[in-house]
Amino acid sequence: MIFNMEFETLPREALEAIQLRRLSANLERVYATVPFYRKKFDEAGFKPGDLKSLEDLSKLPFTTKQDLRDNYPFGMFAVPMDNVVRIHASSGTTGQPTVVGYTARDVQNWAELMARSLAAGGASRGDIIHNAYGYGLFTGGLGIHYGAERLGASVIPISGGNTRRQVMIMRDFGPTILTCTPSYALHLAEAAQEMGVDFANLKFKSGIFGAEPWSETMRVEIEKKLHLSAVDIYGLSEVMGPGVAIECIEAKKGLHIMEDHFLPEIIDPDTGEPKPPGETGELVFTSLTKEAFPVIRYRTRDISSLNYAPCSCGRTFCRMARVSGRTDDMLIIRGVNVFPSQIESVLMEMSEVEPHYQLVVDREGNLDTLTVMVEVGEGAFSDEVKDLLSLEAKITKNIKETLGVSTKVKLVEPKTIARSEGKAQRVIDNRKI
Ligand code: DLL
Repeated sequence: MIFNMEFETLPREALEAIQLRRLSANLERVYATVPFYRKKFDEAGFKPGDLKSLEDLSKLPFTTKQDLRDNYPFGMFAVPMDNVVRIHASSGTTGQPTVVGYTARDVQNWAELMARSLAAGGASRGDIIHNAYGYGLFTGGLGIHYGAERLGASVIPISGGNTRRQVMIMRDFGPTILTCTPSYALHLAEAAQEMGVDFANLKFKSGIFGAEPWSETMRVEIEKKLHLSAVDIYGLSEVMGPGVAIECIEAKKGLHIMEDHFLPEIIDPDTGEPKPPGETGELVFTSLTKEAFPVIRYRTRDISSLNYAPCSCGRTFCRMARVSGRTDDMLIIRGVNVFPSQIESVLMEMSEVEPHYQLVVDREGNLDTLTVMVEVGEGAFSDEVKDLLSLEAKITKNIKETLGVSTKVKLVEPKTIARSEGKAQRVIDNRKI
């Protein structure tokens, strides 16, 4: 179902006119209110009034995560604290969180975009949404929550964790839509099985999964184990939270970006040069309507591409390809670039292993080595040692053939790899210790 027929099906020309108008107003606003942007624009010799077309955006400087850190905690806010009604923060891996703020209108807009997203993922009034994204500083829980209420669905604000209790509530309350990270979805499936609860007997129609990279083969695995239709949702705190882009359940071929609120670009991460539609590079977003925390050409470090072809669902917003990884997640193993999601794809295609894995990077001498730890199914460890060794060899060979990289593969017993309640930690990098 399309939640906002007027905006989600705008012809491109009308959409671009709205984008240009909103962008101009946004540039005026940030120039007047955020010293960081004023300085950056001045250095680039750019005045907000210079913007004549959407292409002129490329004359503006980028904003990076480091810029946000330098202005920690509230230095990038474009309104006085009197007008900020909500604060969220992303934990990040390096300690200092990135802090973002919302005005009352920002919260309203976010709820609208999340209502659109949930509708695109198969939800409508009358659905019961089991929301297992974490509530708190993380944007997942409250983002989905406000969208669900805006849609008119019932929301169970279960948050992450206490997995067995979640399964009990799923069985008793009969939720129809599941929202959580894809790794937690698999954890829930496993816990249900242990408790003798069969997902086939639950009422789920669809699941809206995101906040971490997951592969197409992982989707197949989740759909099979949870008996639901799985769609991908993307977002980041710096731009808003969940609901920046969503796959439509009709096509599941790329994520529609909410283009009336966010302007996407793809750039070459090394040179910063814009790349044409279809080419892969780093995603960059400019917010068009955000009041408290607008961003101009924010470098997400997420890798994707843009597709402007019409979609069978009727939405006219362009689609971004599933995020394959982050520029800073890329491992360089003996000169070969590897993303964890590529390894995941190879593993998930093999029926002998479970969808639980972790990658361990070490340095031996001057060489980086990658060990792939993956769980095998119950009972496999009672098999002959030679069978396990040949399975390890088979996985090593499949990875080598697909990615061109040599890895060590270590099969581990079921349930030895830590389960996540939010974002899974896929990589342990011992080089950084
Ligand atoms: O993860 C917002 C979110 C909540 C999205 C719930 C979807 C569902 P952050 O904690 O700021 O915000 O992390 C943002 O997570 O830059 C990506 O690297 C990654 N990410 C988010 N969604 C996806 C996805 C939330 N669908 C960072 N696929 C982003 C791959 C994703 N990576």
